[in-house]
Amino acid sequence: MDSQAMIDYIRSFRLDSCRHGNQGYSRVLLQLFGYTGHGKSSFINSCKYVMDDGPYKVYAKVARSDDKPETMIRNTYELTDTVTMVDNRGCVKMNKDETGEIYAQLGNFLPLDCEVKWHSGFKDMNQILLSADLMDQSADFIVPVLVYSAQKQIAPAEEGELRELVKKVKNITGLFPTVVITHKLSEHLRDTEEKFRMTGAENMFPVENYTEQDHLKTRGKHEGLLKCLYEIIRDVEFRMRERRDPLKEKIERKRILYEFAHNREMEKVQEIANSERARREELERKIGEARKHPYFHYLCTYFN
Ligand SMILES: Nc1nc2c(ncn2[C@@H]2O[C@H](COP(=O)(O)OP(=O)(O)OP(=O)(O)O)[C@@H](O)[C@H]2O)c(=O)[nH]1
Ligand SMILES: [Mg+2]
Repeated sequence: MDSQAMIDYIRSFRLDSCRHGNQGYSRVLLQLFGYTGHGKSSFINSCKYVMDDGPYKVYAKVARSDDKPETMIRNTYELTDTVTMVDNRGCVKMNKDETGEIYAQLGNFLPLDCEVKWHSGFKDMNQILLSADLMDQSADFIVPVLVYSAQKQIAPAEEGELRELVKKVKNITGLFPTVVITHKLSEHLRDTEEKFRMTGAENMFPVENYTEQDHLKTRGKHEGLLKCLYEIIRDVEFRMRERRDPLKEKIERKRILYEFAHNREMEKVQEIANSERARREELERKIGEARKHPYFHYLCTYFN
């Protein structure tokens, strides 16, 4: 399929035209997430560039270097009348506190166009989910899009973390994340693709983003980006062939997040109990050592 045909398909896609109509959804939300500095904001600018067919513009602010987080606010960018892209806050490391917030962003329980702060406890998650009831966001068809740079090699320790992330995202959104692999010219592309394949992710798209410094149009870059958007929308159309209920889906997402926050809290309580037990055992060991000392009984009598 040529570029223009893909653009036309993406532009003209309407939820109303799906097999069972819109089923209560009013828009498609491409939820971009992942580690900081992997190219989420650049991907948004690149998608707007290939779709608008005008001059290159910076819509989403891009980091000057990739080691300092740039995007702190969950900003939205309209791609077409039906499709909106969300630039979620990236995390530096998938630790337990940050993943909670990532899941809350993906579940669409954090307000759009507002700053995202990392929280840590069950109470915080409770507050997030209760506040979310004030916003009506059940009408968004959520598509999770994990952005990962091929330039950053996936360390062996990270593989399990990514597998867990992909599994959780699937539970929360009902979809395997589409993986956009940026910096596709990197020598680590094959290895990155292979590692993501092991996580169960089916849809993977290597792309080379346009940047402010380098946005000379090339067919390779253009077609790579369009193919990715085209396949994402085709997948939405495919999913919309099933009978769905946005409200039920929202309740299920909420249940999973409560469960996640509860388990995380239990793990913390367990960690505290374990370290307390280890401290007590160490103390008892020291007392046992002291008892063996010849002066121990003499000292006991003296202090009594
Ligand atoms: N060559 C090349 N550079 C890229 C590509 N994608 C992103 N970059 C560069 O990588 C840096 C980080 O990109 P961003 O788009 O700001 O990354 P981000 O994921 O939005 O980062 P945070 O907002 O901090 O989470 C910038 O300097 C981009 O110009 C790519 O595919 N190829
Ligand atoms: Mg960004």
